[in-house]
Amino acid sequence: MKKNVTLFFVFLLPAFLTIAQNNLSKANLIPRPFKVTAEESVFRFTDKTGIYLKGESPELKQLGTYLSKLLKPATGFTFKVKKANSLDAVNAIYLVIKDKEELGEEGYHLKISKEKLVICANKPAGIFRGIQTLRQLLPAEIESKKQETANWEVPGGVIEDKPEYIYRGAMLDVSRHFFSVDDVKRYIDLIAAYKMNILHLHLSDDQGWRIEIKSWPNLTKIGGSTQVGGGKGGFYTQKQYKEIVKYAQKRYITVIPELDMPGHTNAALASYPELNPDNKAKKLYTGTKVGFSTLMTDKEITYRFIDDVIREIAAITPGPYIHIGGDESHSTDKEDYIVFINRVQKIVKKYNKTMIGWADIAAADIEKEVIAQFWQQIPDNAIKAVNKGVKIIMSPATRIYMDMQYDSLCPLGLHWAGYVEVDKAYDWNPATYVQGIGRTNILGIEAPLWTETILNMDDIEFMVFPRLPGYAELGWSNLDNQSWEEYRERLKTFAKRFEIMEINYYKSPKVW
Ligand code: TNX
Repeated sequence: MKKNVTLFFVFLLPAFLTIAQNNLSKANLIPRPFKVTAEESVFRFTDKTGIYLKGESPELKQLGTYLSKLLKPATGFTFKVKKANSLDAVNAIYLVIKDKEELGEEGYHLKISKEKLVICANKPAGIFRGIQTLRQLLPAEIESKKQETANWEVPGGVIEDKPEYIYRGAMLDVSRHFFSVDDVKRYIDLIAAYKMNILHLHLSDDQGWRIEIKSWPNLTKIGGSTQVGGGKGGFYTQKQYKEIVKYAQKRYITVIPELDMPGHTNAALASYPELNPDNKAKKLYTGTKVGFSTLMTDKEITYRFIDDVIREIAAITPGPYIHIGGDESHSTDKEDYIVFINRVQKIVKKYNKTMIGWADIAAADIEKEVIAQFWQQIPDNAIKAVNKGVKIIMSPATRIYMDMQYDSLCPLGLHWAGYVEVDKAYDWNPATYVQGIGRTNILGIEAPLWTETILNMDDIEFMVFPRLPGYAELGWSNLDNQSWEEYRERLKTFAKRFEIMEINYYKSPKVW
């Protein structure tokens, strides 16, 4: 008897546990996929595993190389990338693009058997999203930059997956504090791992102008020369911006540039005297209070300035959107604000872009194609926008502002919209959060990170993780059976991944 018990604990229990872990339907995935069907087989990666590309898209090669580079460091395996005409190879990872309309832009199927692993999609973006799922199916060590010993296996079965919302974003404020191109690239990689598809860059504010405008060079020369606290600031040349856009594109992320106006413009007003009513340049500003600056809404020079800025930005932005801010224009008369936004929307349209603005823009006569971003505690502006037939990006500060402190002891961040612990960050549904804003009114969701108190990449990571994976799930997954308790169990297992990826995450007592 005793012997049997020993036998159970030493041999059988570990075997059961391995089987349980190797069950696809128990895999810890964030965002949770649409449908998972487990099968008994297991696919094992070896040094002979090849990556096979099937389909017409020229982007397949790039995706194959991306996957190979992702898997190589930790496994030490070579993962040769080859073209394929059939699905006959074994010990093979297939990336297949074929007409499957129901998978849309970003959906994918992942089929895992003993012989092969097939990621199939309608479009290249779907393959990229599927690769992120594969990453999470592998042991956490896959994220290591050096060779590791681990069981390089994934459980068998089928995942059918597609996003709920077409817009799933994160914002980074590079104005209050400036962040390097490399920091932005890391931010892109971190959000891409959770299938986000939008990077909104807040490129101008009172404290700094961060993007080169060739026809108005002082914007960066003067307006980019400092930041909150008086540091040296910085800016992206158009070349660097294009590099960021390209890096994001390869991860199927669209960059949305924001130039905030008519308020939040002190950096511009400090760069050019002629933008001011008294023809005198404002002093540079390194504080954090807002609402004191405004462009002159009744002067033609203002619109010439905006036309030049939008023209240059539109030319280097392949994505369909330009964000014009429009928030907290407390120093602009309401009448003037309306006239201003009405004119700016025409300028954005002239350069063939769709205008996004913070929901404050609903005060103006905005057209249906415009998009309003909901952020305030009171949803009146966003509801006004909905009543004008405008679609909404859900960014309620009380739930999704990543600059909100987790709790009163949090060393970074603000708390004007309350404390946002990880459970509060996850436990809401964008489609039911505001009465009067329903699923059909919503384009998607976005998590902003304002950086008044955020100085470097470590700070960014601390505020973003572990909240961001939850936001990614709110945007991607079907929330019919949403449960914080269930989500928390999955999130718990990500600590090891965060550590291996050297993410400076907040070890929330709500989770760990
Ligand atoms: C409000 S949200 C702002 C930003 C601040 C942020 C700080 C919005 C449209 N405006 O200017 O950085 O609060 O949380």
